[in-house]
Amino acid sequence: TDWKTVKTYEDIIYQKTDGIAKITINRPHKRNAFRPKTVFELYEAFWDAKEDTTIGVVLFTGAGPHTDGKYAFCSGGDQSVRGQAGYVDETGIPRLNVLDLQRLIRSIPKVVIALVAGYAIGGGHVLHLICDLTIAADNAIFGQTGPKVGSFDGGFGASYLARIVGQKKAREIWFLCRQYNAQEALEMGLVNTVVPVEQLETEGVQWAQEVLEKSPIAIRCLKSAFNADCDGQAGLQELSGNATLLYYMTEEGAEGKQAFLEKRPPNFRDFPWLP
Ligand code: 2NE
Repeated sequence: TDWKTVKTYEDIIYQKTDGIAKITINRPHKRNAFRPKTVFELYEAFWDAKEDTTIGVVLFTGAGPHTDGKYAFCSGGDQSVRGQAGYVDETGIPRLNVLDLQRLIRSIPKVVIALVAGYAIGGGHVLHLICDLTIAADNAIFGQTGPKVGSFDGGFGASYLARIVGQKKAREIWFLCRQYNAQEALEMGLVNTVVPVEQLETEGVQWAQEVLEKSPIAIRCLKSAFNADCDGQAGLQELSGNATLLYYMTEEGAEGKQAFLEKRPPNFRDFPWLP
């Protein structure tokens, strides 16, 4: 694939090719753990992909293998910069800004596919979880560590996990902090497919191309409908935003605006009250 770098970052790599954006966490010496800066960069790249009308699919992955031969998607929050109230950067302000990133990934009206080779652990596991689809390499390892390292994600990390794998399994994952291999992840519905690690990106691009053949508005409405089932009023806001978008695209919607601009009463008489 002919990837073109969009912008140079310190902690991530951001590339695009036809219709596809690829965002790679690039801290393999830390098993791609994120610090606040990593998350800010990821947020900016995902935002760019959201805004780019030529992009329909985002591949989200981790750089690797590291010099020791090991792979990682992401090992969660960088524990070496964890301060008293969150993860701390040069500003000294403690943050959990990965929660903002989680919401962006879920709400961007494009398909986000996690490509997981090696570890998807802790907050890194939650990041793959919230992606629309996950393709795992055969060497992928999944798990939560919170209760072991003094942390937890009771948001999407718990409730959305339970929607995916069921309550019993989700509680097992969090309460025992075990690691699960790719096959086990496939069996519990945590990933969509498993491929040899050397095939991971090719498979991701193939899935992306299949999505790109589909109707953007259909995919967009489906994603927000899936979200609305879990996300309460925020989910309804997203779903309803799509209804508004479609309404603006009708003559009926345009008549209201036009009448206002022309300082005349709107004429909706010609539009049917459909059954
Ligand atoms: C990922 C795992 C299981 C890999 O084990 P292994 O044995 O393959 O590698 P190793 O030697 O542990 O790690 C390699 C290097 O990466 C660093 C290590 O410290 C080590 O550095 P050096 O000794 O070579 O200098 N590293 C790995 N993960 C890191 C991390 N998260 N932060 C800082 N440095 C890290 C194993 O490394 C592991 O268990 N990692 C920790 C996983 C973890 O507990 N993550 C945090 C969970 S909490 C969280 O993410 C979170 C949340 O709960 C709520 C909100 C936001 C975030």
